[in-house]
Amino acid sequence: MSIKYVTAGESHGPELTAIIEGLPSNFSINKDFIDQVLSRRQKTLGSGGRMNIEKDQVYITSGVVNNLTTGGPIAIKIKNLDWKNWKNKEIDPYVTPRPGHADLVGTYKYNHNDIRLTLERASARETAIRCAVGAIATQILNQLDIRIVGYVSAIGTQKLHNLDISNISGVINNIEDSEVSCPDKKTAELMKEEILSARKNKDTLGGSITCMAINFPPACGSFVQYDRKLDAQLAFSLMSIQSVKAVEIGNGVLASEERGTEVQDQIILKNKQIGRLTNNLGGIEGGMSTGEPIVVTSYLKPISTTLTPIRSVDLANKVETETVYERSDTCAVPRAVPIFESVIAVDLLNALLKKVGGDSKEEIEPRVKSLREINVDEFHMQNKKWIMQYESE
Ligand code: EPS
Repeated sequence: MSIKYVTAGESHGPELTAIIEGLPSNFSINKDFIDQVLSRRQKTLGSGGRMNIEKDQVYITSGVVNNLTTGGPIAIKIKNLDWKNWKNKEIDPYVTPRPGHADLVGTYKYNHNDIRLTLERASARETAIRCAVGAIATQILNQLDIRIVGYVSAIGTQKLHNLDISNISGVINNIEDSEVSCPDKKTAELMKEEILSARKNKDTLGGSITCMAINFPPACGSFVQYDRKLDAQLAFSLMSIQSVKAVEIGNGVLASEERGTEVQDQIILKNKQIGRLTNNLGGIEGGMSTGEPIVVTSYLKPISTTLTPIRSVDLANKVETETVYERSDTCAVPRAVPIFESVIAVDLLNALLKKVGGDSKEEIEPRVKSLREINVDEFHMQNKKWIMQYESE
């Protein structure tokens, strides 16, 4: 069984919808928790005018009864409050694609007669409903003692290099207090200045978001087939988030520049428990979780809608021109953190359920507990010479 979900909805249409299936029963789902995640996605520095219109909240119409998952498909929706401003409105033609957005190729691919038909669905508004889906998966993970924490690790050229996670609740408080979702106050200040300067210069900014999954059990994912590798799955899902142009597991980029002896996370024994000296590989080896924190960084390009016009083509008059400004954010990175946490939550829950199986919380909970700690006594080594043979020979 795997978790599957599909989303629907246009950015300025009546509502966003999702159907999620494959979730186990008897986990408690709290609407307020989902709404808090949705509100985190709306706030923070760098948001544009649209976020003053929307007050995202989820409506659950199937699959959660009396606050508990039934095991059946979950149907959810979020209303677009901006819809009232678009309903029956005479809309100006949109004929000049913004470089970097889906505008040009989407309009060509679907033979739309106005670019708006492409941008409405390509818009990052869709991430609101993905957050709601992920907030359901997150609540299930939390009930299995797994915590996902995301933060902004770069805005433009301002980077947070090392984060000490020994006091994780302190880190979480600092992220929540930060206007740019960055736990380090000094770096956060520099990031803020970078956003304000981009806004002043009528430009946009990208950056990176790092997510960690703490207390995620080992042996989820697999090495036996390419499409069962956990890192491959995470990269696929994260890359599907609007604006993402690169995904890195652990210190993947730095690892490519260093020597093997510096990079590998050396294995140690503490009593009978197996541990690691470092976590450079971000908690995944051979496509499987190791039990160390899973660490993934996603890199976002700057938003395509720029106040300063850039070169494009008027597809109606078939001449070169410049882009026309539409209301937009300056930097979506700070408010995008819950999107990344949410997308990861679905993948991790999926990988975990594939490993342990089970349909209800009562079946799943003890299996997750017993999986959590790799103990040397769990290995059954025959420790003698053997022959590798195949029947066909
Ligand atoms: C977006 C453009 C802006 C963003 C939007 C993504 O919307 P609008 O055109 O209505 O001003 O605010 O993001 C959201 C609406 C959201 O909920 O995140 C785009 O073109 O991708």
